[in-house]
Order: sequence, then C-alpha cells, then structure tokens
Amino acid sequence: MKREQDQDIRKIIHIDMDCFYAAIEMRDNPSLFGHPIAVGGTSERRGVLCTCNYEARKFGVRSAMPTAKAYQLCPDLQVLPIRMDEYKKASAIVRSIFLEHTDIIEPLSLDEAFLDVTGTQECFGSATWLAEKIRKEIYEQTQLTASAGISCNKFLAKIASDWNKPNGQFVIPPEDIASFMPNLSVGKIFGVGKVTLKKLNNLGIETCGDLQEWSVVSLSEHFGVFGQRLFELSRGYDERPVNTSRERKSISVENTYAEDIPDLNLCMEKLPNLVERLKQRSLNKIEQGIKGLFVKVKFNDFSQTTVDSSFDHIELHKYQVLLEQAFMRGQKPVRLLGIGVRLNTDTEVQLGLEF
Ligand code: TTP
Ligand code: MG
Repeated sequence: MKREQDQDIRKIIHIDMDCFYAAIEMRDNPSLFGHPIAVGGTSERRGVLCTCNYEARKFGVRSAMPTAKAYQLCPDLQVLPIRMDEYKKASAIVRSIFLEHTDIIEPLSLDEAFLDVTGTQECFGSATWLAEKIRKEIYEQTQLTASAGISCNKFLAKIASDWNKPNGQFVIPPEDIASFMPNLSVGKIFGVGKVTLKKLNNLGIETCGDLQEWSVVSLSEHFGVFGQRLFELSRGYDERPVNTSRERKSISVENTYAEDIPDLNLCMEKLPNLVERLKQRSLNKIEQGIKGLFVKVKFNDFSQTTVDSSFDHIELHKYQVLLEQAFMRGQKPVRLLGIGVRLNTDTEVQLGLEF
C-alpha cells in the first residue's frame, strides 16, 4: 500500500442518473409519474426488465428481473418498450456537460461516469459544490435527476453516489474514511459478487470492519490475488486512475428465445446466426487480440453456465465444441444462448438481442 497522502490529493466524482431509462419515459409522458413503471421486454416474449422507477421498487421489482415475475410482485406495473435512441440522446447531453468541467471522464455505462476534478479551479476548488453544479445543469438540460458521490478515489465515490439516491449526493472526505469503512457491508466492495460474498460470510466476515481484522496473507490464502484488493478496499484504499480510454474486455451477443430450445441439436442450429452477429459486432474492435472464446447457456430453470476456452479465432466449429460442453452440464431446455470473445483489457460490452 502506498502512502496515505497519495490518495488524499485526488478529487473524484461519480455521477449516476436516477432510474435512468424509466426517468426518461416519465419525463416524456408525465402521466406516468406516481405509477409503478418499468422498461424492458414483454412477459409474452419472456423478456427481462432493464430498470424500473422508485414506485415499482417499493414492490420489490428490480433491474434484470423477468417481466413475468415483476407482474407477480406488482400487478399494476406498466412495462414500456426500450427506446434506446432516446436514452443515448440524454446520455450524450449529460456527457457534454461533464466535458465542460473536466477532460478526465470514465463512462461506465450510458448513465454513469467517474470524473477526476482534482485540478479544478471551479467552485473554489470544491468537488462537492462542483457536483451540485453538474447535477443542476443535468436537470436543466435534460429534466432528469442524477445522484453524485464525491471522494478521493473511485471505489469510495461510487459507494457515496448510492448513499443519498435519488437526486442526492454524499461526500466521503479523506478524514472520514477510517470511521466510514468499518460499518460498510462487504457486499458493497467492487468485485465482490454472490460467490465471494458467500465465501466471506462463511468466514464470519460481514462488514469491512470484520475484513480489516484479516492479514493480507490470510486473505490471499482464501481469495488468491483478490485477497490483496480486499485488504486495500476494506480500508477505503483504491489507486485506480480515472481511465479515459477504457478498452473492451469482451464482446458478446446473446438471445433470450421466445420458447425454450428443447435439445442440443436445436441449440446448435441457433449458433450460425449468433456467430455471424458476433463477427459483425467484433469488426475493428479486437485489434488487441482474442484471449479466448466462451459460450453461455441459461436453462429453463434459470441456472446458468459459461464455458471458456483459449481458442483465438471466431469460428463456428469452436463454438459448437463449447456449446456441447455447456449444454451437457444442465441437459435441460435452454432459454438463453450467448457467445463471445474475451479480449485483453477493461470494459465489458454486451449486446443483448431478443428474437
Ligand atoms: P443503473 O444505474 O444500474 O440503474 P438505474 O439508473 O435505472 O437506477 P438507479 O437510480 O438505481 O441508478 O443502470 C442504468 C440503466 O442501465 C438503467 O436505467 C437501465 C440499464 N440497465 C439494464 O438495461 N439492465 C440492467 O440489468 C441494469 C442494472 C441496468
Ligand atoms: Mg443509474
């Protein structure tokens, strides 16, 4: 770990729009305000929700939930079709606002970005005031609200933007890190997914405070290279720079089928189309070389498996080999098939296609 003062000097803002797609739908049709709404695929076509507004969240409705399940939780839910062009337009306006304040911007998705404002002269150099100003400008130009987190690194700024959501912001100043971290749930740590969370919980680790009692050596024994990251993040330490030129880590295409595909042969028939789409999507995007290919299969009971390989060319017969392995793991009807390539860097671009 480097010297503490290294991270004190940075000023990072994380901006995240509030229920982004749903907020755009409400803005464009104000009669929807106050009603539970979501954006996503229809239940007849076995779609999944992209997001929902806060009224719908009160019923337990969430992003990535199958639409049919969302209706069970909230029978009055209105599910609206995805209008990606509108979301992209709003995102471009938001990004142009960021650019007026800093060049060091790392977009994470259409609705979320890190800004490094360390050197700013605006707002008397206060990142907190600057975040207020940016949110106000976003509202004036898009009629959409955003939340912001302000701290000295990306990890803490992202945690902070969730703290007073929606339409709020929260600052974690360097002098508060030591008191802030112990109560933070380990589930909030960047990179801790379901599996790692379970493993941590089984070790009796629920909070970053619990984690802080472990040595790097013990954490590395249990979590490999991630042990070092857990040691640092549990203390609120994160050196990652705001990366203005993120490169893709993988490119993939996937389809959720309107009806389950009952057997392996019929799954195989779907592959050529997916491979063609993947080739088109990958054009000019894989200069850094392919590290491997993968196939993802989701079965009709929602269990999911991914088979990876180190093949380095997009070829149908290679995906056939992987698909067979993936299918044999479940041997059940399939609702979703995905294929992709792994590249050598940072961002994940997923292009979901529903037929
Ligand atoms: P999020 O910022 O995760 O969610 P949100 O903006 O809808 O809600 P919040 O107020 O909690 O920030 O994602 C931004 C947009 O990305 C979201 O509006 C829709 C899309 N999205 C998907 O399409 N699928 C997903 O699984 C998620 C999480 C988001
Ligand atoms: Mg958001």
